[in-house]
Amino acid sequence: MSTRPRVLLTRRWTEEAQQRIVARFDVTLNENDKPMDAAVLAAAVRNYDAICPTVTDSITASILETAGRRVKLIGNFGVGYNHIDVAAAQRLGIRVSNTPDVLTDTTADLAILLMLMATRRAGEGERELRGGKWTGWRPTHLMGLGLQDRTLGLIGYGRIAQATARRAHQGFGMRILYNSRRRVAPEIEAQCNAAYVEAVDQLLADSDVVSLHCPGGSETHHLIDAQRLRRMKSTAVLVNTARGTVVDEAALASALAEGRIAAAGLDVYEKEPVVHPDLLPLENVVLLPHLGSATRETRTAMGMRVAENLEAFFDGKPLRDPVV
Ligand code: 8YV
Repeated sequence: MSTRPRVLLTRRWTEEAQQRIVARFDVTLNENDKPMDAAVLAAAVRNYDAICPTVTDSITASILETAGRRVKLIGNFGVGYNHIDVAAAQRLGIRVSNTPDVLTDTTADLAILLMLMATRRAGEGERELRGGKWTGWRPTHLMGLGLQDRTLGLIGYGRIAQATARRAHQGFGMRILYNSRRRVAPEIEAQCNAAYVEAVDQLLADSDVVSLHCPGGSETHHLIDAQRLRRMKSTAVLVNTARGTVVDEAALASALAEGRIAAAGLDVYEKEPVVHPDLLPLENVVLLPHLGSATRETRTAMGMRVAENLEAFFDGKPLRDPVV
């Protein structure tokens, strides 16, 4: 019998990242890459020393409370951990780690991609062309919104928001506003000449593009609801690379359909992989399938970062990225 700690990877990772885990631990891989259901995850709590989930695994209190528990560490593959009941883990003495830093630039790039696609009507144009409906160039064809000198309002001002702000400010000359639970240090504000706005409603009213970067979970559930959407300019664009639950999707679909805001760019959804059916027929929304961190190098770096946490934990050292 192997004395190496038993580790479960709930989804398929890049080959390089899997190899690093396999080199050190007694690992079960998920070769067919199907999401695991609650019963399988509960059994895993009994049978593994560490479970490495992703956003597609709901690690609830009742799963963590499974009788005969063996699991000691949840090594999350991803920076966001709203799919894990962290309070339950803490209560049960189960450690949780995540993978910050390594996906910051990649996710900020995607926020900018959505911002550009939504403001320049890229999805709409592509659908028109592929549908054989492009009748040729004309001065008033698919005119969008330019970013130069516009105002970007960021909700949440952590690593990814700051990286997005740098791109928007230094690359496109956008003015930066932000709202977050805590005001950041003056030197961080100075990087992009970012102005702190205490009230979300004020930030929404003053922004040409609003980009969401706060964590998911109950505190931010439907932070952008019908009322808040009404605070936005009718020419404004909403970008969400954070978590789908931050936006009331039905309310957003109505606002877009009625032209109360100009457009939206979404990478995350309330009930992934289901997308609200009212969004699907709309021309003024860009819909990407949760690609925020999806580059080969970043996905490998995320796996390596999980490995660092696992190695530290089973060597009796402090976790590299402790959540609890
Ligand atoms: C990940 C993300 O791909 O890290 C996160 O929080 O949203 C994505 O970039 C996914 O969540 C991994 O579990």
